[in-house]
Amino acid sequence: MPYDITLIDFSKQEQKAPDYLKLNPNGKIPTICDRAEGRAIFESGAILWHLATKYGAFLPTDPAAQSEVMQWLFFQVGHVGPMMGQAMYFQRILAAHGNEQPFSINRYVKESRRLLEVLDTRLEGRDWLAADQYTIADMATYPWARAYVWAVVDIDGLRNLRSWFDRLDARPMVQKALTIPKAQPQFWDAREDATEFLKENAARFAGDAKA
Ligand SMILES: N[C@@H](CCC(=O)N[C@@H](CS)C(=O)NCC(=O)O)C(=O)O
Repeated sequence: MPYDITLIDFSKQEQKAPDYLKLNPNGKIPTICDRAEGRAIFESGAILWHLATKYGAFLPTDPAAQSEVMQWLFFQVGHVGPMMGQAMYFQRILAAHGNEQPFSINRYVKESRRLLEVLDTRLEGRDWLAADQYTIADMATYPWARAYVWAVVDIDGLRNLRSWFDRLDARPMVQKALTIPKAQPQFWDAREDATEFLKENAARFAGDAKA
């Protein structure tokens, strides 16, 4: 479907601007505006569910299969995203501002690793997280889990997870999505020099880190 993108600049706190809060009361990205329906939708899981049901794709209609997809989708929005987000925040942002919190780093890195182990166990003998097919649960979980490099969480020994990354990496539309709004390979690729990226990213959250 055709769409256009509006970049929300965190360094200017655009995500907390009054006009944006009308679309997303929580002041975070992402948000979509479905112009045909004249409404905004926030929370990535709800956005994926909206698109999947609207266009009849990547979400089975059989109730048991759909429930399985929703369980793994909720597992992502309730666990993987928040924990890996905190692992990133404490290591890549707060520590980069000279405020290192070893207790928090340890807590979030350990919990992130545990969650990646849960995914690895789930993927034993399976290609996809739910319903034996590629669904919105895989789409939602991949960007966070795949950014283990940036979250400084290791995936040593998690071979099912690694194979699932490979399967997703091989999908042309996944590769395309990774360039939108721009390619940021430092999130995924340990060989990339992250020095500049680290500075830019930390600067984006400078106000937050000071507070
Ligand atoms: N549960 C939300 C999480 C959204 C979220 O945490 N977004 C972050 C970026 S990944 C954000 O907008 N941070 C800006 C801020 O906290 O001000 C979702 O899945 O949509």
